[in-house]
Amino acid sequence: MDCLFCKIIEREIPAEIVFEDDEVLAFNDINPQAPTHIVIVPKQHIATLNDIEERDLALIGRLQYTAAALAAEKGFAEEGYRVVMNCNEQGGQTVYHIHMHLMGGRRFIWPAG
Ligand code: D5M
Repeated sequence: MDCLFCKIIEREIPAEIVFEDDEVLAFNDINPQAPTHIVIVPKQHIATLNDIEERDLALIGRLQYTAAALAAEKGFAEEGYRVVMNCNEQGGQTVYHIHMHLMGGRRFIWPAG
């Protein structure tokens, strides 16, 4: 499958991996928007948020659980952080394998741009 994140999961493309379990991989974003910017992906290929099915709900929870665990590990859980999932072109999605952005280490504004 011609998917960048599947290739990272399969170790066909290098990445700075910060966490892995049976279902999830997390690695540093190549174009960081914050002092810490981690991309958290399911190992299962799901193209967009619109493609999530009921059987995937625990997996989506695992992405969020991983984000919170990494925020604690990186030391910014208490001061705060941001998680973002972009969907399709207008939502800013560029890689069509769902992923959660975990960003921390600076103040974020709202509404997001
Ligand atoms: O986010 C896609 C994100 O994926 C974007 O922040 C850059 C990141 N990216 C792209 N290629 C790589 C590689 N090779 N390593 C690490 N991170 C990468 P989106 O929400 O789809 O715009």
